[in-house]
Amino acid sequence: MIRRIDLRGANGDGSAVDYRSLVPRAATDVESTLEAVRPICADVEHRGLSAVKELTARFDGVELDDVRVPEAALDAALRTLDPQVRAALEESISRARAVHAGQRRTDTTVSPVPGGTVTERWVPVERVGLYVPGGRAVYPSSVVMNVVPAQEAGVGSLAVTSPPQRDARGLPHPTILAACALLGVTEVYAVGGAQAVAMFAYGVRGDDGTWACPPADLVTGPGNVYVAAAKRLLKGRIGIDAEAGPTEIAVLADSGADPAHVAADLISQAEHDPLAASVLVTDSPALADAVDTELTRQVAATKHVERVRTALGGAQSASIVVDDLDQGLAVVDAYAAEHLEIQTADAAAVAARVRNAGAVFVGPYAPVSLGDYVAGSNHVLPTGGSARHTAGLSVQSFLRGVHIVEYDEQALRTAAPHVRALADAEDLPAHGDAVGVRFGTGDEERRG
Ligand code: HSO
Ligand code: ZN
Repeated sequence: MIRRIDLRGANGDGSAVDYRSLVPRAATDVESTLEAVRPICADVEHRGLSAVKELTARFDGVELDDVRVPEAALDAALRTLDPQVRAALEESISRARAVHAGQRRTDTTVSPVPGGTVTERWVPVERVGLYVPGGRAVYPSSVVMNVVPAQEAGVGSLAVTSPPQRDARGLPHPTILAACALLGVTEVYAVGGAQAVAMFAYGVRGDDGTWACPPADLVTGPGNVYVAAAKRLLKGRIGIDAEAGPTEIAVLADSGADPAHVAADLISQAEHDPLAASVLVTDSPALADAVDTELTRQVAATKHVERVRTALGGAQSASIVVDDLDQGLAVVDAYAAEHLEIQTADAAAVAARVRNAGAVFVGPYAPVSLGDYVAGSNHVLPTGGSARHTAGLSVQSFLRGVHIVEYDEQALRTAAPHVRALADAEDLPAHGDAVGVRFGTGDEERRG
């Protein structure tokens, strides 16, 4: 079911095993989609609303009267939402709010010299567009995970867009609309694909010249390859979050882990996508065998059996046997999983040694699916090994630290010779003059 890699002895004999390339991620080809989305984005830029409507008819098979979802439709979606799903979403929102509110930064002021201060002021992005997919993956939980940090950061203007569904009379999926209503988001659009990213990047105007959707400063949220390509193309024009790749889970487990739990967690993320990656790292060959047996048993009974089988059977998934937990930690650090579970003795101490992971789930009662929905943590996390340098979505993703520099005359005077020296060293004398002119030591004086 899942391929086995035996690393035992790999450290001892001095052979250099490159842990980073042990389990390669499945390739998704955004690059070759760039040419296909280029004309779509250009069309939206130049023809605005009419282009968005025509592209929606072409790609989604829906004729939109209006790209904006009426507020009455949001209310109606909330009224018809299953009460249990509503209660779960409310719990998810309130836990995420508590956690993300705790991430808010306070401004700091430091005085590196008497009379001089530098303040770092945290300023929210003004307007954010959130993309919510509407195909195979209709995830109201992702609406929560994108909207809550933006709101807690203090983003003033927040719009959500999601593709229209043919069977929902041209509206986005009703659960998506209900989640927006629960979160207090009222600006929602029924637009998907590359044209949605272009809509946020350029804004779109109707025939009368008024904005049908004003441009946003930042677009976040996962999407298909067209959405990813449009983000890559329009990056700079609009800010983007990290490109989301297929979901991945790594589990670091020892002989005390419950194989049924480990297998269930590996399957849970494989359920997302045939390209999803599930990786077990263990110092116990007996556990690896027991997890194999459990996988066979549980996969046979799981709903999305084909998808799961493909994901677990792919080269992106593996069960890796190591000598000990030190080697195990080196392997999971090199892999830099989106989600990492620690199912070992003294799990908290082992987790404290992890350096590279989007999120770490500690011990037997913190499965990844808890984090996907109601742990309070964010589930928009770095994939493809980018956890080596990038964090998941948080309040921080929606803030910019602006430096406010204040120096008085005396403080500038003490800096002047240093500015002059560095400016001259870089052959930029006008830089030095801009300070010198304030003290009568500008270019005339200097050059005599
Ligand atoms: N595990 C996914 C998030 C998700 N799971 C949404 C269920 N719904 C990527 O972190
Ligand atoms: Zn998930």
